[in-house]
This record gives sequence, structure tokens and C-alpha cells, in this order.
Amino acid sequence: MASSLTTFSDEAKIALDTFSGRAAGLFSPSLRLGVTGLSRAGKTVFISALVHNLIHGGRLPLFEAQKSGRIARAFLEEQPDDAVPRFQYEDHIAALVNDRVWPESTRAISELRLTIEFESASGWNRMFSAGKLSLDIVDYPGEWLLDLPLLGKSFADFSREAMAMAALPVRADLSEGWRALAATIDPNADADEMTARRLAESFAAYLKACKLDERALSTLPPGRFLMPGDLEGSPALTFSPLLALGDRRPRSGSLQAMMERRYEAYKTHVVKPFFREHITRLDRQIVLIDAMQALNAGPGAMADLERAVTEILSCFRPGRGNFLTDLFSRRIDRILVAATKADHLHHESHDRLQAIVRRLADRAVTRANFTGADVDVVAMGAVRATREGTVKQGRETLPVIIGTPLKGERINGDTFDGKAETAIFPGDLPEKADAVFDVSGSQQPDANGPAIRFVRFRPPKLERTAEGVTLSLPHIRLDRALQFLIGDHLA
Ligand SMILES: Nc1nc2c(ncn2[C@@H]2O[C@H](COP(=O)(O)OP(=O)(O)OP(=O)(O)O)[C@@H](O)[C@H]2O)c(=O)[nH]1
Ligand SMILES: [Mg+2]
Repeated sequence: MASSLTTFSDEAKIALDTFSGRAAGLFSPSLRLGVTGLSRAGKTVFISALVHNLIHGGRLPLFEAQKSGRIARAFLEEQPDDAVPRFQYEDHIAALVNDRVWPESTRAISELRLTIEFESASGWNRMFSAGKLSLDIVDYPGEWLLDLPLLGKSFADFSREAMAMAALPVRADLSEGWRALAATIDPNADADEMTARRLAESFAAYLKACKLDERALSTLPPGRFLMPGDLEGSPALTFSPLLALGDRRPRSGSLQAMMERRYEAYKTHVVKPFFREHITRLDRQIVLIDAMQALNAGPGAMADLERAVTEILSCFRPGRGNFLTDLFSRRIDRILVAATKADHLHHESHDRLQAIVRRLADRAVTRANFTGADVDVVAMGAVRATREGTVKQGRETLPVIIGTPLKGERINGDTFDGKAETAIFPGDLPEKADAVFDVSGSQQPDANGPAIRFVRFRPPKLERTAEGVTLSLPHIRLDRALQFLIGDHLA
């Protein structure tokens, strides 16, 4: 299978990249960090908060190099790749800090280089290393990552899996229209552009519906069907899985042959270049998960999130079992699975959130048969938009979170104006992590109402010092994430 997937020129190109990467690395050690997550997971906010806290010497007690005062300075430098858009750090920070609004949704890849000058903790290292680390941070739409498994799947495999997934209880009603249409189509009929388009549009509409808040599903390839970018309307995006494909090769000129060709074109022209140019060069990876939204939507969404994480991990699995590993020029040695937006919960629930995500990651690691990289888990809030308090209700004292809900958010019929601060009791996460994955009891979302209820908050108001300097963005366990992701390179 491998030979049909990689051409000689791919491998040669990757070898060259590796070589030049290594050569460059001699002069300035660099670490490439991939920030992955489905859309709205919090990638842009995470990167902005990470850079802001490092540049402004934020409070990072669990980040050893910072805590022990060994970081001399952190600053932005010109990024290594001229052809990749720069991550608009300054704009995002201005929005967060000055206007207290969240950054807009990102639609394409971007990159940023942060250089850290530090003093090594060991005298031996101090002698040999320059005490300088360049952190290259790559931000890209998470949906695109879910395309990687397609590289190993034929059109028939893809069709079979897509059909099986569409029939799951949590998706069946959303996919009904597309499945009904697909059932009327004979794959052996003559290829016809209008049929292809109707099928593709119906399939894309189903994928988009899965992504909405109420379902919050995660495993939705092909990623460009959700975020087409400049490929909108191109033949490489005008295909759909087909029903009842035989084992025989499709007749030339048939609809099946056409769909298959376009599926292969999607892999060759969309998935592979992205993979080759960005993913194979990563050293570390953080996978951001908005578990809050999936928890809100129910066990079906949690199971789907787990499937997405499993598929992602299988792409990074080293060894012979993985056709993708031959392509890697560097080896990802650490992956952090981070539940974001923990500031929506009182800290008493953080351990439970972390237990749920650990449970999810552990099962994904087992299912993906994953070894070779350290995988860790953290419940994190890249930007902490709330503070904590208590509210008395009758004899009970409830732990609450206090913040400014975004304009238009609602709770119990009240609509917020985006100005007033409010105390909210978000509810408790279940004590046992298993409970949130259990689809046997309630397969439809919201059968018993959501376990937790959350509203979106505005970014926090930052204090200014007497000199008028704005303090760094508050966070929850961003320092722990940093320690895991880059701490060893600053030892
Ligand atoms: N309270 C809180 N909200 C957050 C945090 N991170 C992200 N959010 C919310 O989640 C939304 C999405 O965050 P982004 O960082 O833009 O998400 P993204 O992964 O870059 O999304 P795309 O660019 O659409 O792929 C924000 O607009 C905030 O409402 C956080 O740490 N705390
Ligand atoms: Mg973004």
C-alpha cells in the first residue's frame, strides 16, 4: 500500500526538508509545535495566551524555567517559512485585552516564531548550548487533520465507513436526506456532473449539521467539506461516498469511476501537501478539546470525540503498522491532550474534567495501538474569563463562577447584555468518568438534560499596574501545559 501512497519525489522532498531543517537547527535550536483542535476548540486563544504570558513574564509557577528565573527574555522573531501567513498575534491580543472580545475564527494555516533566551539549569549544558530556543508554532484548522487517515483508505473503504457512521443513532436523522439520495443512485450509471454535485452538496450539508452546537460531533472527514477555503466548488470537493460498491473495478465513464478519481485527487492535491509541508515537520503536538461542548451535547458526542482523538493518534503512531510514519522527517515525541475552557467550571470540578479527558485519551491510545510518544492530559483554561465565589441558596452554599456573559447568551430565559457581571452555578460533572461515555442509556442527546450548563463569557478585564502596564492574561494550568510541551528543552 505504501508505494501507491508516496511517490519518489515526495520522499526526496521530505528528506531535503529534514536535511535543511537539521542544518538550520545547528545554529538555532528550534522546536515545532502543532496546535490542533476542531474549530472553536480554542487554538487561537491558546497560542495568543501562551505567547503573551511568555513575553510578559506571566504567573507560571508550574513552568520550571520561568519559576526559577532562568528565562532572560522571550520575543517574537521572523518566522522560518516565507510562504506561510504569519499568526496575527498583535491583532488577537488587542482584541482580547483592549476590546475584551475573542478573536475571529481562523480559516487557514499560520505560523509564528517565539524565541526564548534562557540560562540552562546545568553547568554542563550552559557550556555547550547557546541558551536559546526558537519555538515555531503552527495553527491550522483541526478538520484538516482528520483528513490524514483518508490517505490510507481507498474510495471503497471511505464509502463503507462513511455509510456506517451516518447510520449511527446520533447521526441517523441528520444523514437521512443524503442516505436516501445515495440509495437512488446507481454507481454504475454514466458519470453526470449534476448528480455528483447534488450528492456532494447533500453530503456536505449533513456533515455541517453534525458540527452544530446541539450535536457537537467531531469525526467529520473530508475536512474541506466543512472549510473549503479556496477550493470551494472545485471537482476535488465535488464527490460523495457511494452506497453498495462492489469489489470490481468501476467501469470507466461511470459515476463511481468519477467519484473515485475525485476522491483520489482530494488526497493527492489537498491532504498530502498539507501533511508533507506541515505535519511531518512537527516535534510536539497539543490537541485541544472542547469537552464542555461535547459534554453538553451528550454521550453520543463524547463517543464521537473519542473516535476523532483515536484517529488523530493513529496518524502519529510510529512503526511499521503505520503507512504514514515513513513520511515523517521528525518524530513527534510528546502529545498533550488538553481540555480547554476549564474556567467554565468551578475548580472543584477540574479534577473530574481531567479524569474524563484522561479516560478519553487512554482509550484512544489503546485503540490506536499507540506507543512511542508521551501522551499527557490536562484540564486547562488558556484565558481565564471567570473568578470563583459562593452563593447561598436556602441552606446550601453553591460554588459559582463569576464573569461577564457574552451579549445574547441566555440562561433560564434571561438574556445577557454583555456588560453585567453574573454569578453562575454551572452544575456538577459526574463523579465517574465512565458515565459520560455511556451511550447505552440515552442515545439521543439531551435525553436527561445536559449534565452541565454553560454560557460563554467575555474575556477578562485586565488589571493595570500603577505605571499603566497591563498584566499578563490570567489562565488555568497553562504553565503545566508549557512545562510538558517545552520544559525539557529549557532544562
Ligand atoms: N472562557 C474561555 N473561553 C475560551 C477559551 N478559549 C477559547 N474560548 C472560547 O472559544 C471560542 C473559540 O476560540 P478560538 O481560539 O477562536 O478557537 P479556534 O480553535 O482557533 O477556532 P477556529 O479558528 O474556528 O478553528 C472563543 O471565541 C471563546 O469564546 C478559554 O480559555 N476560556
Ligand atoms: Mg482559530
